Amino acid sequence: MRITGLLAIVAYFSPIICWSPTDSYAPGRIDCPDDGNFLRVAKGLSDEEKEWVEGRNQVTDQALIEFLRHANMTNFDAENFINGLNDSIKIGLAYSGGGYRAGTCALGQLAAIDNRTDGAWEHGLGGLLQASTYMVGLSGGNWMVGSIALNNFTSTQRIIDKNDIWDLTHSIMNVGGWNVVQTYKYYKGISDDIDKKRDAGYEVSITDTWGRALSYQFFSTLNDTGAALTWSTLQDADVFKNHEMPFPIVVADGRAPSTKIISGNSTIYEFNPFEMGSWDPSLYQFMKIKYLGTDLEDGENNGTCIGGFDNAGYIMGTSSSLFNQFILQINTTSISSTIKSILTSILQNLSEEENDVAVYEPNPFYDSQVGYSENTIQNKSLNLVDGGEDGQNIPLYPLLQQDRSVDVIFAYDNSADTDSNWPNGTSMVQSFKRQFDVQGNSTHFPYVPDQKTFMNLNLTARPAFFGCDAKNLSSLVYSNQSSDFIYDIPLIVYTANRPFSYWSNTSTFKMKYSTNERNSMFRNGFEVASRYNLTLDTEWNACVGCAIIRRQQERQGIEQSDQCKQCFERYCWDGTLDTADIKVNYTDNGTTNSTETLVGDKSSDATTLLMNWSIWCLLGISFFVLH
Ligand SMILES: *[C@@H]1O[C@H](CO)[C@@H](O)[C@H](O)[C@H]1NC(C)=O
Ligand SMILES: *[C@@H]1O[C@H](CO)[C@@H](O)[C@H](O)[C@H]1NC(C)=O
Ligand SMILES: *[C@@H]1O[C@H](CO)[C@@H](O)[C@H](O)[C@H]1NC(C)=O
Ligand SMILES: *[C@@H]1O[C@H](CO)[C@@H](O)[C@H](O)[C@H]1NC(C)=O
Ligand SMILES: *[C@@H]1O[C@H](CO)[C@@H](O)[C@H](O)[C@H]1NC(C)=O
Ligand SMILES: *[C@@H]1O[C@H](CO)[C@@H](O)[C@H](O)[C@H]1NC(C)=O
Ligand SMILES: *[C@@H]1O[C@H](CO)[C@@H](O)[C@H](O)[C@H]1NC(C)=O
Ligand SMILES: *[C@@H]1O[C@H](CO)[C@@H](O)[C@H](O)[C@H]1NC(C)=O
Ligand SMILES: *[C@@H]1O[C@H](CO)[C@@H](O)[C@H](O)[C@H]1NC(C)=O
Ligand SMILES: *[C@@H]1O[C@H](CO)[C@@H](O)[C@H](O)[C@H]1NC(C)=O
Ligand SMILES: *[C@@H]1O[C@H](CO)[C@@H](O)[C@H](O)[C@H]1NC(C)=O
Ligand SMILES: CC(=O)N[C@H]1CO[C@H](CO)[C@@H](O)[C@@H]1O
Repeated sequence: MRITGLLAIVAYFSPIICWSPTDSYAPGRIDCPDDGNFLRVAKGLSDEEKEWVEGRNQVTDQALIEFLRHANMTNFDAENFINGLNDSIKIGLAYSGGGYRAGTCALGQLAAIDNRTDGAWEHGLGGLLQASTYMVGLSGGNWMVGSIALNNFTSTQRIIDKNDIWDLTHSIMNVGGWNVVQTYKYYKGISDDIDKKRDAGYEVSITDTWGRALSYQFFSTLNDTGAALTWSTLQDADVFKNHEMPFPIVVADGRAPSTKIISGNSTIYEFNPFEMGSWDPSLYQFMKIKYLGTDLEDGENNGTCIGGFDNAGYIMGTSSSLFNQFILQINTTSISSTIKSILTSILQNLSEEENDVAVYEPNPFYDSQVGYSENTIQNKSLNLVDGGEDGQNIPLYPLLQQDRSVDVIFAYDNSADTDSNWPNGTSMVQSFKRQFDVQGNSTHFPYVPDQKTFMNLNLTARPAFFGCDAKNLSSLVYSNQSSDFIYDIPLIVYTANRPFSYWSNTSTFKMKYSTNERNSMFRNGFEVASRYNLTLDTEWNACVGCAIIRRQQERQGIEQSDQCKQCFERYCWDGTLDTADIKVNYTDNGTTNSTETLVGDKSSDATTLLMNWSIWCLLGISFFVLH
């Protein structure tokens, strides 16, 4: 008790507070919550989130007025419109998975909407980030969201200028390059951290190794490279408390015991600054994230509370535990069959031991009721895997929850769907389908076409709007829902990765980027999100503005301006299909013949990358063998 008090005083005066109670990677005892509650049914938002969003609304309303004013929309008075609304407009941002490709593309796309980026106000969507309420990431996209959020809401510009985090010049397996001593120290440090967790009595999984390693890249400037940095730290960070940043969320999937493939029946988990849990009927509960690691039975504990289990690197590693994916993809690669069989056996052993997942043990939901049903959860351990394994590689689900009342979602797709690592709309198709599954739990998602149409109609070549007319969505609404429900289905602004100034279709398993390569990915991401710095459409800001205000206009029966109508003609999917064989030339960015400006290598060296992974796996295993 006395120690906790002392820590609290120390914490009060340090900039980033609430380190793990043991000041190390190991979880340890903390005070229990005042109200004694750990779990809640997933009905509505948590009180904490509700209160936080109210505060954020004050900030985003002002920022949105500035953004819309600057967007040069005709026949539109931003100040009058925003100040006259009953509910604030809520903007959600979603960043897909795809390894370091997705992470670096996402940082570039973020730069284009962040007013702190040089040039974003002049030739980008600067200020849109400042006007956004939610920011969701998954796998590679979650590295961006987590590293930006937990580094005091840093920016891409700062990463470029200071170059102190996201140093990818050496792969995560070999951080010292030729410096063997440094590499040894690195592994020793990770190994020691994991020992501490194990010695404290916790099951460790390969995701612990992975998460600690990621922290050396993303939390390199923080004390002890984030060994004791918890996700719930955000609750106490000034930038979050002052509502200066959007509400960050990361997504992972639940894996049913002893299965490999994640089906549409998987449970989607989210981690937000206050809670972790799921909106799906298979769980329909949330846990106060700060107390992860506490032994609970039907939501009750024995008086001992644990903190520090919600290590930030561990959570970011959970959302990006690609090991399963790798097993499934191995036969599609062109590596030699000997290496293939070695890798397959290694990876199969891993999954048999269930070490390819992030283990959350004790399971916070143990013996608790699922939603309002009679069923209880009987697994002592909760197994989570990469958030993209159910095919929904853009984490849209948290933003579709009606209680969050999101008006418009900016969905950034950096997936590698095609053979040459470009997106083809698969994630959108999967998200569309899920609403009809039991697990979709009455969420709604606008109509999208098949993948061939996505490509043939250039919906992956330039931004595309889906759900432009809420009235066309009435057939998605159930008979027991009010017909006004259509206005609660968000409009989606979909932006897919595409080459402008750089071949940004690097392999998901490319582990090394020189500073030049990395910054080129950033730059290309900026250009993707900004219509090539507004050169392809000088009205792009206005069109984005039209999408943002659309649902509120529809609710009030306000007719669109001529400018907005034209924008919608340009960017909305009009419902037509083109399912002919793909005619798309991926080198074409959908408008101009700018390919000759492209630099870089568009082929990905699969063999080298796979070898990297094999080394990684072997090292991961050796940690377990050595102990
Ligand atoms: C965090 O960022 C804010 C600017 O948003 C800055 O004023 C503050 O000093 C930073 N805090 C730390 C601990 O770096
Ligand atoms: C963005 O920056 C510009 C120029 O520095 C400024 O005028 C504008 O108010 C800023 N907007 C927001 C939303 O911060
Ligand atoms: C809006 O118009 C002004 C004046 O023509 C111009 O300076 C500004 O860059 C435009 N804003 C955008 C976002 O294009
Ligand atoms: C687009 O803007 C970004 C950010 O200001 C800049 O880095 C990039 O070079 C610009 N691209 C072009 C083609 O001008
Ligand atoms: C940094 O971590 C070490 C041990 O991990 C701890 O002793 C020290 O107090 C920490 N410093 C701060 C400022 O939190
Ligand atoms: C999901 O579960 C239901 C009921 O258990 C089953 O009928 C359906 O086929 C499953 N869907 C998938 C994609 O596995
Ligand atoms: C409560 O449970 C924890 C973990 O199982 C155990 O370490 C602790 O001793 C128990 N405390 C009491 C008071 O029973
Ligand atoms: C890959 O192919 C080998 C040999 O054909 C087979 O034994 C193995 O199970 C396959 N692996 C996967 C993940 O399909
Ligand atoms: C789109 O990508 C998915 C996932 O990689 C693939 O299975 C599918 O065949 C692709 N479809 C088209 C039409 O390219
Ligand atoms: C795609 O376009 C590029 C540049 O215009 C051209 O060099 C290439 O041959 C085209 N590829 C195909 C398959 O048409
Ligand atoms: C897609 O873009 C290409 C290249 O700019 C163009 O030739 C083609 O007509 C476009 N297709 C559609 C359906 O707009
Ligand atoms: C909106 C909706 O249908 N929500 C349901 C989600 O699942 C839980 C648990 O099954 C139900 O209680 C909710 O009504």
